[in-house]
Amino acid sequence: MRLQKNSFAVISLAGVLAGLAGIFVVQAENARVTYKAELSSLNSKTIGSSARGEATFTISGDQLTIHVNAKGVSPNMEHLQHLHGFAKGDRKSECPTTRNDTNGDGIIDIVETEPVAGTTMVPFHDDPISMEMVKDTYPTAGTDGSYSYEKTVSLKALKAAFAVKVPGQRLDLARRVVFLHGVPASTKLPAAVASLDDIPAQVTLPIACGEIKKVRD
Ligand SMILES: [Cu+2]
Repeated sequence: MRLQKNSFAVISLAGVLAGLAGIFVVQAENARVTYKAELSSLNSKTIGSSARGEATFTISGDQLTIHVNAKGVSPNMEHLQHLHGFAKGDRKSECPTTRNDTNGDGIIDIVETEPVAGTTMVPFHDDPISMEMVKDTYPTAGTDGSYSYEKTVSLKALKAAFAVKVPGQRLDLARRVVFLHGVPASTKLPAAVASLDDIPAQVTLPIACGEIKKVRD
């Protein structure tokens, strides 16, 4: 009789534990995961202002919300902004420093960032999933030299588009960096400043960078 009682107690306890485990699983699925990058200025001497800000990536279920706040950028113009990273291997990207001005022209250009940061991966404009880098829907700074960008996409769709664009790589935000680009077309730059394809160097000039870190809520 006593044994039966104990067995019943054990079974009841198991039931309670199973119930609790179920609650924890549900909570984990609903939990938000946040990644953040503090953006620090690059090439501020050339630009005459220190661009800075913050990029956050909030994942909730299949929703990824990308949020970029920028200050101190050249006003009244569009600014390219992207996720950069290494297309091969598992190397973690870093933001460049003056040491990366390898041709010594006083400017860290986009090509000089590649050895430490990798290449352009995801555009932050009106349609990141399109993976189109050349588009005129990047954010435009106001007269006060600031902007706020926010876009929510399907994480599944972004990962799928990413896998096509960068074969063999995962999105892996914690290994990537965020770059802001662009100075006015009228900005005089040394001839040695390099750019990508036929894009003027003023458009791709890095003005801020931040390494993405996972944030514990
Ligand atoms: Cu970029």
